[in-house]
Amino acid sequence: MNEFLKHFQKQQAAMTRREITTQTECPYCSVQCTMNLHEEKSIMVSRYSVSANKEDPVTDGRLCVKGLNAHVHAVDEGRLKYPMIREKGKLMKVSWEAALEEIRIQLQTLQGKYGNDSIGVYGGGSLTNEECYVLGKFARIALQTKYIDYNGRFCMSAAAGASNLTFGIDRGLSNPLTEVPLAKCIILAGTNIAECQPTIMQYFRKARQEGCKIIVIDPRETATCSIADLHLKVKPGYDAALVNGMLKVILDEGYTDPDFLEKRTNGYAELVEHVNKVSLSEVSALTGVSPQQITEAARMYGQAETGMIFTARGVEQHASGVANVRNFLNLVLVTGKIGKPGCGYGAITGQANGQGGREHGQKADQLPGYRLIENPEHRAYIAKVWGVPEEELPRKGLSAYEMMEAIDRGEIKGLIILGSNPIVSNPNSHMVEKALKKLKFLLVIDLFESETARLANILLPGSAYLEDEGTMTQLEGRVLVRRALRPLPGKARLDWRILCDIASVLGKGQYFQYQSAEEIFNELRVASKGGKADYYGMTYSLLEQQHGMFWPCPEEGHPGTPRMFEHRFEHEDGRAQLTPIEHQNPKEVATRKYPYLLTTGRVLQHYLSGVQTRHTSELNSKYPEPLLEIHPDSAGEIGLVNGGHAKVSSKRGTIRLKVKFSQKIRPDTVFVAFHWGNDQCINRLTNPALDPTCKMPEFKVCAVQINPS
Ligand SMILES: Nc1nc2c(c(=O)[nH]1)N[C@H]1C(S)=C(S)[C@@H](COP(=O)(O)OP(=O)(O)OC[C@H]3O[C@@H](n4cnc5c(=O)[nH]c(N)nc54)[C@H](O)[C@@H]3O)O[C@H]1N2
Ligand SMILES: Nc1nc2c(c(=O)[nH]1)N[C@H]1C(S)=C(S)[C@@H](COP(=O)(O)OP(=O)(O)OC[C@H]3O[C@@H](n4cnc5c(=O)[nH]c(N)nc54)[C@H](O)[C@@H]3O)O[C@H]1N2
Ligand code: SF4
Ligand SMILES: [Mo]
Repeated sequence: MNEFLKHFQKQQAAMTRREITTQTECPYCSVQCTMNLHEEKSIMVSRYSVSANKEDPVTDGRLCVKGLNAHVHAVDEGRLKYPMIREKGKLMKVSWEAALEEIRIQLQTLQGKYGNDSIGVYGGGSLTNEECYVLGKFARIALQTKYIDYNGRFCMSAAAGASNLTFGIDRGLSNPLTEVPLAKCIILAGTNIAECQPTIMQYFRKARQEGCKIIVIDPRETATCSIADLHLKVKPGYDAALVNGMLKVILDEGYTDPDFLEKRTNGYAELVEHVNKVSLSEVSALTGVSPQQITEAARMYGQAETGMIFTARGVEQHASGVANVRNFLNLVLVTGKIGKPGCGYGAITGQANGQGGREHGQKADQLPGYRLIENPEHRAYIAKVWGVPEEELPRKGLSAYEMMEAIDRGEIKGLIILGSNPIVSNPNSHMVEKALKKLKFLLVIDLFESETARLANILLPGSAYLEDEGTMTQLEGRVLVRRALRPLPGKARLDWRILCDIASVLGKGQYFQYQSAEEIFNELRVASKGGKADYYGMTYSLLEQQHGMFWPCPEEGHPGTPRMFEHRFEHEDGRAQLTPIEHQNPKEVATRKYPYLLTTGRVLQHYLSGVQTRHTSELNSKYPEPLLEIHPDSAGEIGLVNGGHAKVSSKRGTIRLKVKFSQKIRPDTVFVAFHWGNDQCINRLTNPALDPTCKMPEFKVCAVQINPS
């Protein structure tokens, strides 16, 4: 281009340059930090940048590195922009009409031949409440299938199961984050907040400045340990045993709250009988934590005037996940540390809408508002809201991983996936890939051609957070409304609209006549009314005015419920249920053939199956591949070199990984993050043993063999 033309273009660009700043929420973790997106638009290109919203009352104007780069994948040119159908092995661009017609033919043919339950639906926790609600309704009304579940099964289900059994209700945090600094002792068990919810670290730092003692329970000395007064380097899979030791000290040394136990709980006598049998030295041998440290931790928490316990996936992603969490809840209850300022329990939710995603009906056994699909009254209520006879609602289906097994057995023939990448995120992912390849029909609605989308017969371009209006319920139980900022790229459509379009070609359009997300929300409010997660008293305008509202919020004018359990728990008699927890070994323990314990989790720069963050060079360049974190002593015994490679094998598979020495991990344990697919997918090794109550897989411990490679 000659100089004149260059100059001319520059002038034109300057003349048409516009700057637009709009407010949105980060699409990644459960904190849901609000942010300002700046777009500098000229005729040639748009440039984007992000800044924190100083007015955000939760984050106080903070963003982590993922948030600062969250726009990158959403505006990426590589986004899916057109519907595609696989023809002769290749995905080919087609019109929406052609795609919807093919979907109709496939679904009706399979259901005609094999019955309604031959189709499964698989959702995710990044979707808005409105989309989760429509997805559940779509499965039950448009497809009339019992098979629907979602990725939250791998995320929140153990904590949810435990809270339901102990408290009679499940909301992530029982208290708002602003109460964290009021606690005098905090236990952070299997939660790496510094890397996974970085912008809330400030609350814990503030607590510490106010004299709070912080105990971290983790097999690794994580970044979160920077605020710990005491770190219990537990062996993976032994949290319940550790808590039994702490309960023993608390009962023996008299740190219980007898008044609270008498007035507000059931089951104390049985718990005492069980704890009396616990021996600290046995607990120490099992957990690898010394009796002195167990005693110190129990005294810190037991003697503190106020206290809070937080758990996350480290404690929960086990075949004994529900029992593990219930033991932490025993600790909360025997000391009476709940329902008061600075006293409570929190399961730190993971995904952007991990909380709301588990409330409104995309779970196999659930209807909106935490209603249960097997409860006759609940069925009757929702059938009325949806305008169908109660008998037409399907019954309870299977959990996420069990659906994969049903696909493998040939019982589910077609699957619709919205907002998840199961080949990367399911345990035993070799089997999952094999199963998905057996499907007669796989429809994926995504932003990118993920590892799972690559197997689709039909791939539809869905909506990213910048385009998609709706509500999200963040980790505190606070419902926030997120407005749409940008037009959809190419021919992409809003996720909820795609579901309505499919319902319409299936002849069920009359149940899905929504013109906006707000209209769906107004139906969701009614559907949740009287349920445990009651949103009835919320409206978009109230949510906007107040920077969100905490559920339950049962009627208009109700202020919402920031602190739960002040006067009663949600079991019928208003009491919480204590329960003795016998320690169970993990399903796989170290053996001569598989001598190390593998645990898996996250790193700061990447998000879940990595589809979004691997598309973001600023993040990907800092952590471009999975690393095998191993203690140098163990590495030395195996003959590994720092920065070299190792072959890691479990009974289910083998992958090759780069080695990273770390003094911070237990010598019997190795850690690998799960953000990568194909040959770098650690889930090829993980154990699909499921918790009997909630069906959470044992992501956090399996036995492996390690060899130099
Ligand atoms: N950067 C980043 N942030 C995220 C996400 C992400 O992918 N990346 N994902 C979001 C989602 S969906 C979720 S669910 C959350 C997860 O948040 P976390 O649960 O905090 O994350 P994890 O790394 O899975 O596990 C936490 C810790 O558990 C420890 N651990 C492993 N086994 C055990 C055990 O047996 N007992 C105990 N006590 N600890 C154990 C691990 O060493 C790890 O440090 O993070 C959310 N935030
Ligand atoms: N080994 C091991 N495995 C684990 C875990 C672990 O700790 N260890 N943790 C588990 C946990 S806690 C979780 S939450 C799961 C998560 O596992 P997944 O659900 O598989 O993870 P995501 O990467 O969130 O998948 C989201 C997919 O949907 C797309 N997507 C994102 N947002 C949208 C949207 O708004 N609309 C549409 N249409 N598509 C969207 C993304 O591009 C991506 O392809 O992984 C689980 N798996
Ligand atoms: S803390 Fe979570 S919500 Fe906030 S910017 Fe980081 S990833 Fe996004
Ligand atoms: Mo999660």
